[in-house]
Amino acid sequence: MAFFQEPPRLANPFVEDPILGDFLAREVPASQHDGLVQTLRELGELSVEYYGKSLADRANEPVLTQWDAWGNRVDHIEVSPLWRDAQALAARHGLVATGYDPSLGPAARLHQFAAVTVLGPSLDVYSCPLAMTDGAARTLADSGNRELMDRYLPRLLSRDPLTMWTSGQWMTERTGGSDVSISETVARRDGDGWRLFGTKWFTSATTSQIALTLARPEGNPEGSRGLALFCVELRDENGRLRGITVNRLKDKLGTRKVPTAELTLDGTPAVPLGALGEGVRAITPMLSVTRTWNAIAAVGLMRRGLSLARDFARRRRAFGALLIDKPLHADTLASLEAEYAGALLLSFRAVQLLGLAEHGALSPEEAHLARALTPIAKLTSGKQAVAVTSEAIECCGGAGYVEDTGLPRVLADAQVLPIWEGTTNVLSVDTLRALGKGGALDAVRAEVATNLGLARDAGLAAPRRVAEAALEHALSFCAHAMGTPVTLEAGARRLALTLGRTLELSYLCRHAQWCLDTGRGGRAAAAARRFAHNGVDLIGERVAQDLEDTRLLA
Ligand code: UCC
Repeated sequence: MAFFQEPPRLANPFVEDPILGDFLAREVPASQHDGLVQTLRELGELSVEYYGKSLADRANEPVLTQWDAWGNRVDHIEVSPLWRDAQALAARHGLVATGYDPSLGPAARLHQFAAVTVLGPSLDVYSCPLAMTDGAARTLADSGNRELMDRYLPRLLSRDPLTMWTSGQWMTERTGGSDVSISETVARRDGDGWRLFGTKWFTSATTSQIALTLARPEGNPEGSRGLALFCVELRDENGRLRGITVNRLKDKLGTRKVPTAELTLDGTPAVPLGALGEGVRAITPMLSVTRTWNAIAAVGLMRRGLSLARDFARRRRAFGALLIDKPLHADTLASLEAEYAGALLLSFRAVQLLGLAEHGALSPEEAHLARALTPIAKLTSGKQAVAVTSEAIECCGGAGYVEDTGLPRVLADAQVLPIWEGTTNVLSVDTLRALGKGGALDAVRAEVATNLGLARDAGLAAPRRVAEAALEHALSFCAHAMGTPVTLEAGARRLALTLGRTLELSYLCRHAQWCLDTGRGGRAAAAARRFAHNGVDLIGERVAQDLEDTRLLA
């Protein structure tokens, strides 16, 4: 009989992996716990079903039709069949609405993001419009603009597929997506209203009904202080785009089901949100929410890659044994599992703080921590997602590199995570901005100390020492580099990643102790020990001297 390799099969992602369930058992109020577990089990089954559908739907990509048969400009974008399903599923399962459910209190965000972690990876990055919708809802609610809130919040937060709308977030112009201060879109008064003129170079999920975008009101100064935030309703009552043309869809490495478009705005009606020179500040609630989604998307994709690689290792026989029984292959998988576990605990702590913040339940120290943790979780998990999914497809050998196995999509989709919503370097600088406000560095130090203080087990002593040493090094780097901006900026990524990995290790130690105390076994402790060996302190010994080497190399 000729040999044919069985493809990897996906197990229920909530049932298969204990760490999410254990974390929720630790942090979700007991009265909510059983119901949440039941929901996540069901979503896990749905996730398996939709993974199969996404493989079958692989070749369907969004199509832009600019003209109809009679010569009318229509700019219609047809999304994939799975995306049409995803829209309805997202509404029905409240993938946005749950985060705002008052009956769940501050834990609402934990419920919401647990559901996103389990179901999101099977929805072909439909999490992109959902993240922006969530960010827009938060920004509208924070704006206090009653008229816009009354018009849009019931739609953005609806659980009815026929009622729910999604929102885009248009920040990137040809001048760039990082330095938005040089945005060229102009806002002109038109009677009592405003119209926008300009181009938007990357607009994700252009099929959304509304978008939040930046523009410079005519006469405002240059720079980011001259920008204002506007809300755009894309179509009129007949479904026609309002002063918007779709120039083309982007041909991207990954996220290929997401219709990302270049737009021209030519008199697009828009309503300002907040003060006319405070656009960047007004959009920061959106950035915090979408960056949290990004971290959770990273966790979900890592799990997906690992689940497939693990299943493959239990089916694939080579050199006389299953791969899972090969010491080197098992060692590789174990290191990846530790990375995933650390990323999950850091990202869910950011989620938890978001929920507490939205309910006014943060202490001043936690508020500082939350500001720093959002960029740190986003940048750290984004890098881990690329590394882990890359290894995961390598674990599947040549099959991992062949498109019609579906496996390469995991890596291709993960590759966007360190880019959109702020690159690793932009978020490292944002981390410095957060730490520079005062209080945040102390809050990070206290968080790590609290976590490590709870980890009493002798088996956690070694990872605890690694975390303590990395934290000390990060603090001494900050103290020494504070007065030299070039050194500080050059070392910002190493610092941010070191803080991210130190926090992850400390959460692993704390969680491991809780698992030991509650009879859940030593798996989390093993993750802590393995994570400590994967490298935590990335600062290096000589950042100042490295500047000279940088000049020679770069
Ligand atoms: O990629 C994009 C869309 C992709 C689709 C979304 C998918 C989501 C999917 C997730 C899951 C699948 S949109 C483009 C991405 N671009 C960005 O994210 C922007 C990157 N650039 C930055 O983050 C920059 O740091 C800026 C634009 C935020 C800052 O630029 P400026 O012009 O230098 O502004 P300032 O002066 O530094 O900041 C203005 C104010 C300050 O407050 P005050 O005036 O009180 O001092 C800052 O402290 O805003 C405050 N601020 C913040 N506050 C700045 N950043 C933040 C922040 N992150 N949180 C709170």
